[in-house]
Amino acid sequence: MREHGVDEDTIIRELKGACARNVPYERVLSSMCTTPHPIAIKAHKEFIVSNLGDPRLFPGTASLEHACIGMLGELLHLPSAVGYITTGGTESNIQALRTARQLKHVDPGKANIVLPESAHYSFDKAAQMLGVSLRRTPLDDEMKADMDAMAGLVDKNTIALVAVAGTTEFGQVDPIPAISKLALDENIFLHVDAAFGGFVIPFMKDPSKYRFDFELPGVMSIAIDPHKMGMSTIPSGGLLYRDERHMKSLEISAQYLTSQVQSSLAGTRTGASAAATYAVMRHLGMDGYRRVVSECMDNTMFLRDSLVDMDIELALEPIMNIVTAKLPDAQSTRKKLCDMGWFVSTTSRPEALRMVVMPHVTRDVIEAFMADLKKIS
Ligand code: 0PR
Repeated sequence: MREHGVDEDTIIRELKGACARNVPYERVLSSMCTTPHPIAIKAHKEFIVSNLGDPRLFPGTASLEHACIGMLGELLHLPSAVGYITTGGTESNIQALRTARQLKHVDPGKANIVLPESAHYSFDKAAQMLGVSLRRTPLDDEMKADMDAMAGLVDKNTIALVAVAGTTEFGQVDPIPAISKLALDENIFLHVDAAFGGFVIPFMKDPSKYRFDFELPGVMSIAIDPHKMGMSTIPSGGLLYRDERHMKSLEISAQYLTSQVQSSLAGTRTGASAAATYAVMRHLGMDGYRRVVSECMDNTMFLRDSLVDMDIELALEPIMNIVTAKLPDAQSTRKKLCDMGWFVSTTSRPEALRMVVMPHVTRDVIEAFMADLKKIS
């Protein structure tokens, strides 16, 4: 740091310069985040100083967080669900596994978690932190967890099962009704990672095709991210529990706080996310999100059809707003697209070019993208 501070105009110029170097979302087909809804940005700014780590100092903000959990609980078929607004899917997944670890006492070093091969890498972080091992279940030919293999990996030291509703790479949904039954039969805690799919599936034309939430009796906790398809600001995640006692197992005594106990992972944590999430969920409502998802799905099918017209094979028919295209050398196509200012990602097994059709990926964006893709193929 400099000895003497710099004047405001200079700093604003520096900030604008840094901002201008960021990639505009209109060129990004690799991200699960998007430009937040304007009302979320407004609310975020309004609550920028509040700290939910000490909720009794910010009861107004705490009431917004409570209202968010109420709305998310309704969305996930359990209005009485409890939980809190996290920083995103990673924190929610870590906390859910920490809960499972608190609830079942297994000899140190022996605890394991059974989850699909496709589960997000945040579970690897959780496993390292908690000192538990991960048993990854192979996938079937549609990239869903193979049920028989999953059941075969469970033993007396299994503290949790994980299922994914909207996998990161392919947007696939695991057979969660069957996994819920396995969890009940074996009396194992089941966490569902719906960080992405949680704000997609309930708004699809036929949501009953992909049952994943608390209506399934074995599901004990769910991660659902407002900062992905919920159109809220970063960092906004949601962690919900069926049973208040489960969340209470995370409580740490914090006498010097006004609230006495804390169950969140972070101590000091922003209230801006709760305000932003409250604002956008209240403003859009169910029919607003249905419009968002319907537009994303129309654009997804437009991108899918444009690729098929070029004789490109898909790795999987789109389930949600993720398109995966099998190309002979997806990595080099990704690099060439990057040189043209387009950001896409690739999947590993099978190797494919991956495009996430977020709300900023409009029909115009797709047409411009396809024109450039044609030039390099
Ligand atoms: N669970 C699932 C199913 C996810 O897809 C992700 C993130 C997480 C959990 C973790 O969420 P947080 O990153 O909010 O903690 N999936 C994306 C990914 O890893 C996140 C992302 C978003 C990556 C925007 C890049 C990007 O530009 O690919």
